Amino acid sequence: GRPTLAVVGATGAVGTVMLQILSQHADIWGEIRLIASPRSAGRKLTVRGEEVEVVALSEEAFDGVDIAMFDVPDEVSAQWAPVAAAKGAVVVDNSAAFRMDPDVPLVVPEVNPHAARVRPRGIIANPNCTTLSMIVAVGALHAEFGLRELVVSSYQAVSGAGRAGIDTLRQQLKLVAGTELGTSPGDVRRAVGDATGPFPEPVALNVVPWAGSLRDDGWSSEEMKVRDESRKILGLPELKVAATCVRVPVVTTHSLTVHARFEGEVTVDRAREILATAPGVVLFDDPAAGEFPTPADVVGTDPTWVGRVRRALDDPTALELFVCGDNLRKGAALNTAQIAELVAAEFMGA
Ligand code: 11C
Repeated sequence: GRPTLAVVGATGAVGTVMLQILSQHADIWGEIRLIASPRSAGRKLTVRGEEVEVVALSEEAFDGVDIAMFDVPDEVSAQWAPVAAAKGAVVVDNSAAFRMDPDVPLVVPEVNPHAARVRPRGIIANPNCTTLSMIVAVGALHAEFGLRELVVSSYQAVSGAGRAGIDTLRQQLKLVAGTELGTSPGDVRRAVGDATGPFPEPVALNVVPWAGSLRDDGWSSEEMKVRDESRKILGLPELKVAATCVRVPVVTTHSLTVHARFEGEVTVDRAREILATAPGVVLFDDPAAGEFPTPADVVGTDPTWVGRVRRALDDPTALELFVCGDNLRKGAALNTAQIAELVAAEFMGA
């Protein structure tokens, strides 16, 4: 029979996009069971054109489930993913709880699909949205040129911080709209007051060089994830990575500038050919015609969009790129769905 799928965290920002994706992709599933916190149990959500009642997270909720997707906070995944796995489900987890576990593969289907088959804990991890927003393009270039070093800066959308992030930006935009704020030090901060939500500073009319929590030596958890996860996905444990993660007043779609250094000399022509033909990547790069990706145009789309492809002026082994990816789609729900579809193909003997 067709596999039974559970979506844990169905009511969150990523869960909402997941239900859209499950309604748009080829319908390979038997039952789709929607699971959320007890607070959301009983709500009805639409998936595949049908209303489905949300059930509360419990051990019994995983009865008969073949594949369980988790889009919940780290501590919820840490507790419940092993419960689902013990009941026989293959878990695809989008939290940070298991990504660096050596017994848990970290999978991007365009880059390392084979890794999904080796999962001793019954858990497959989905990367962080910032890593995912660039790694398909970077992986395609690595496959040909051999990556040696990444220096990236992110421009991260507020929905990376979930519904609370979106609500916070919208509320702040109301407070500053039509004013002359942003012209003297601290005026935006005073207007926003305590309404900074999940961010340490106002994000409306601002950029905030911080995402996640403080790690050693001044690095943020988000910056460490970009480094650790890129190394694991690409199979390059020694890769040099320097990331600076920044929050910007964009609702959805993360952008990154990428400086990628390779084994030997590269050409822009060959890089453009690779990017133009790589699955999951769109090359959109004609600055003379005003063409480069921006979050406002990329949001709601599946691919990784790449523009501003240049060779470093002072290093013929390095490329400069500007990359955009929808952090809720490829950055989260889409990649999770793609992994689940890989696993489902095993169930169906493909
Ligand atoms: C953000 N990337 O934009 C983060 C959120 O490890 O999955 C996702 C955190 C994670 O805030």
